[in-house]
Amino acid sequence: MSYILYGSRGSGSLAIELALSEAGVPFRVEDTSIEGAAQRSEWFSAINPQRKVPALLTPQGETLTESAAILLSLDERHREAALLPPAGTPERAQALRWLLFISSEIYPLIEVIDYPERFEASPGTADATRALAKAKWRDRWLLLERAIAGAPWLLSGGFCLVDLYIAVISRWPSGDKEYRAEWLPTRAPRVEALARAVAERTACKAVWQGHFPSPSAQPAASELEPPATRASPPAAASPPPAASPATRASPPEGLPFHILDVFTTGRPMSGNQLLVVEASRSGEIWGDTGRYGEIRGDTGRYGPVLRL
Ligand SMILES: N[C@@H](CCC(=O)N[C@@H](CS)C(=O)NCC(=O)O)C(=O)O
Repeated sequence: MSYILYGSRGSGSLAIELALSEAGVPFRVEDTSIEGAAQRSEWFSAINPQRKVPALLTPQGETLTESAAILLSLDERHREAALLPPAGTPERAQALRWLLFISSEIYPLIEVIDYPERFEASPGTADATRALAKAKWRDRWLLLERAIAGAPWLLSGGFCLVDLYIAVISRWPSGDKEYRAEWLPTRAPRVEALARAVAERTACKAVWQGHFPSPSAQPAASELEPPATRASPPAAASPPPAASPATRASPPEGLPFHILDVFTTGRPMSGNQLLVVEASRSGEIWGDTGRYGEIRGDTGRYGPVLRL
């Protein structure tokens, strides 16, 4: 029996994938592509009702969510791997301090940066909301920069799993080229060096390259676009996957409809296997159109309201 990790390329699930690799335990990754909105699909909502990755299914059949909790659980379950310093030590206290700082103060900002429309106080304020979140993002990385005590690692005693968390999350936000190419290396050079050191670790190297294939732990240009700003449709439409969801009743003819959301369907998925869902303007959901591979504009704004 092995772990099953529900994750998406370059996302927070990569920190879990790296921790599993460091622990040397068997696992497989179930692609839950954010780019294809798989985290909002019906099948994944049953695994994590919050509809976010990562989620981890243990060999005992227990579902874990929340990246920090998953990392802590992996440390408890595989003490022989020494992913964190032993309980009760000052080093562990510092590791927990910064693990929780990242999960509560830094990680949540990425939702605001990638999906600012979810936090709009009034229509048209999304750009200002995103700009504020980006500024907070940078401020908080500067705090973490000062906490790095054992360069390249966070702790003076050497590597621990918080380094994996720092490395992965420091690679975001995905749409801001200047952040990663200039700001981070110059303003937070220890964070940058830590991320590069993680990318070179024996247990991490192949996994890291699978997510960030370009040299020097930097993502390729194609990875630099956040999901919320991907407005244009994929070039080629794919045929529907074998396991399509239950067909729903068609709406009465002549009623006005608009595209409400797109969903990936079936498993395994790829980014261009998309199911178009329509709803009446009153918000009533009629169901899928049976068309695949078509995105009309930026549907992110409507995503969270629909669950099939
Ligand atoms: N508090 C959660 C946050 C998870 C999270 O925000 N995941 C992102 C990917 S890194 C996600 O699934 N985003 C998709 C969405 O918000 O729709 C954790 O630490 O695991």
